[in-house]
Amino acid sequence: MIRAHTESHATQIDGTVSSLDLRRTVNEIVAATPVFDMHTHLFPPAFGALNLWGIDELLTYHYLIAELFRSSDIAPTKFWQLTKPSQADLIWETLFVRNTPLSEATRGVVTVLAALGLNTRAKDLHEAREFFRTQRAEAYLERVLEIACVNNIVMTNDPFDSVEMPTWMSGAKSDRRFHAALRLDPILNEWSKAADAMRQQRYKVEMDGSGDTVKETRRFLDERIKQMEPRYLAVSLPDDFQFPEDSMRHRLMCDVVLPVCREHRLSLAMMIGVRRRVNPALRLAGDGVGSADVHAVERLCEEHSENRFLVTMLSRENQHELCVAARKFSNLMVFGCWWFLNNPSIVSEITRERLEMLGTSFIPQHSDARVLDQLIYKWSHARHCVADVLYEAYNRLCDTGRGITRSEIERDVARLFSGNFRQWVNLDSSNTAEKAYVAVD
Ligand code: RAT
Ligand code: ZN
Repeated sequence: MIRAHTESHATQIDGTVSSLDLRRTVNEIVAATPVFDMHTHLFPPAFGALNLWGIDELLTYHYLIAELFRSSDIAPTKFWQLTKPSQADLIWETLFVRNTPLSEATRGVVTVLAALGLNTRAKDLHEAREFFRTQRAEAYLERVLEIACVNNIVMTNDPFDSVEMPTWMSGAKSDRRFHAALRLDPILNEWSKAADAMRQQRYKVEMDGSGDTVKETRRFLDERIKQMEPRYLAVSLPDDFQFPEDSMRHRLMCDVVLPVCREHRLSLAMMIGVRRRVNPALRLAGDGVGSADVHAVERLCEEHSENRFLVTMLSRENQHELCVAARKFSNLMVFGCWWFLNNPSIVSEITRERLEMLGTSFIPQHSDARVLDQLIYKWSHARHCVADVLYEAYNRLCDTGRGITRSEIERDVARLFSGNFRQWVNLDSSNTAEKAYVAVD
């Protein structure tokens, strides 16, 4: 029974969306709700050379480099000797001209070109290069954010990076939409390298963790936190990650990282399941995946109930167990379909599973974009999957006997695309998670 028409929308007498209008309403809301992209490798223009955009960067994305070697005879050593434009030419010719761009990463480039009004079937990169040559970094950033409907971005900030750190040290005011995430990989995964770098900066740390190591590493992190004001601390972890374990990582985790997180009221984001350098010749494109032990996450959440954890896992096999763990531990927030999982078939499956097991209490996706323009495709593709899954879920709910209103759909999508993350990192002061959170130390 239809009562009112607002523009083209039909509402039932009880305020719920009619079944005929449900699909369109969900699509509209999912398309128009701004995203807080909680994990990327992007930087604002103030970071100079780290701000990547344009056709050559898009085509030399490591996801595409890995695909090139499956369809071309070029040896990795030869490929790395080429200039970036020549690498991009080769990838375009191989994956887009001589083959059909059906993979997710290739289709992503097509989505970007189409959104910018460029020829998706071009024989070479002439037109695209000409287009990007005329763009200015600041204006182009605005354009991409508008097309992608993204209003906040979390970077990945390496406190040991020699290109990045001078910008932080200079105190240059950055774009407020770009938030920092302090990355701990060197400290937790390559301690001897991190210790070396810290000693060069006059922190009194020892390779074996003795003496002032704990105090000094905390001081190092305190200072970087003061400088970057990160939204969270983050680390990627291997598939054999264990907790507890007899290792330097475990000691640093318990004596340095977790106390620092508590003291600064920051979550620890853990991205678990990467096998680095499975094929070193491929460099960044040479990492792999392994199924990890979700029990380690459960033990961390239980033993450190006063800490909060953002967790994503790289293996498809780990997803169901991770949802179960999140049902047991309210200090665990599941996020994203990471890297090799960021394909429509898997995003749909995982999002469906999470919605069924966790309601809307999870963060469905992050882009992991390394090149600004990728925001356009990563979010357009993710929105399609999320809209499909939500539509099915609302439809089932209607069939079961409860209709859904437009404002309820808006509330759900806002929670998934930004609200859950904002609450988790204390960006919304009225949040219940923050009230429930008691800092110790
Ligand atoms: O998805 C990626 O681009 C990977 O190379 C990694 O950067 C991963 O997302 C990470 O943050 O370690
Ligand atoms: Zn990443």
